Amino acid sequence: MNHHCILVGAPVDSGQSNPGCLMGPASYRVAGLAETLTDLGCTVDDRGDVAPRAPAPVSSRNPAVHHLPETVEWTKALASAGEAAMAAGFPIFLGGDHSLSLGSVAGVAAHARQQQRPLFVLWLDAHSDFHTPMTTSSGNLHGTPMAYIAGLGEFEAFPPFPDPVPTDRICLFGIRSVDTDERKALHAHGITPVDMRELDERGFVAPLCGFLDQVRAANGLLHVSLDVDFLDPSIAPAVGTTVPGGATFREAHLVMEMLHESQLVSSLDLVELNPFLDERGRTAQLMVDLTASLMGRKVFDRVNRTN
Ligand code: EXY
Ligand code: MN
Ligand code: MN
Ligand code: MN
Repeated sequence: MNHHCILVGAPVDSGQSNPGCLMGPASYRVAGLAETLTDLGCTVDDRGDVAPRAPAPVSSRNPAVHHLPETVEWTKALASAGEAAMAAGFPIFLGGDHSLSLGSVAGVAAHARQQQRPLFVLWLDAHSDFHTPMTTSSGNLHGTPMAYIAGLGEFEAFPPFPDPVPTDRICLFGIRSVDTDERKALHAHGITPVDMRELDERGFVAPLCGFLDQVRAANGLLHVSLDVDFLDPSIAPAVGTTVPGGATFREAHLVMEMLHESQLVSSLDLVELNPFLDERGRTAQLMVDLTASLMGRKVFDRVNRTN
């Protein structure tokens, strides 16, 4: 794992309808993300917030879709910032709603193609985010990035995804809210999410290890997209799309600790934090602490454990 962290602020608020995600990057900075990473021995380059171009007047054939021009410009700007950050170190994209991943993962995929490394994506989320602009009924484009990344469906004014990620390199993890059209598309493309039911039965370790083994065997790059609503709302209230029955504090840290031990992760999105909905910064702090676990913070050095 590269310990030169590149912080890319992505104050994207156009992909959903609860204003506030644009304050996410500032909230992570206030919660001490850079200082936490530095304390862990990482070097940190905070590149500030990405600024998209003025939106061109494009509209969707689906009248429900809103803020298409803005989201298209964010996608282009973040793809460019993301590819540059991948060349320099370990990008951490500070969201911003989940539509930012249309761009962040596009940039990461362009870099992976250039490096001739297969890209894998771990999507930690309550939702499958597998709509297209044609199928979404909410019109919220934060519900679409996974289909875009897989190169499936029509994405209208968005640039073609650089190098679509084959569905067998995608792991949707923690899922517990899927719309009817998403379910149909997931079935049609042979994707079986690791949903909360499976995690209840099997625990978190075996399904995650299985996916990490695949990444390792292929010498792949691994992008992790962490949506706040992956977490149970009782520990992470600052998100507009809470769904009961999410990962607990320890389950979430275990995932991050295992990802650290794998040494396979090459980029990270922190998405959907809405600081306006937070309680004394506790969700922002938890997201920072989970990032610290991913970057190697631990209570004990397990190598020295004797029993
Ligand atoms: N499937 C619902 C929709 O399309 O509106 C909810 C999507 C929520 C997406 C959040 C970011 O994960
Ligand atoms: Mn999401
Ligand atoms: Mn590159
Ligand atoms: Mn979600």
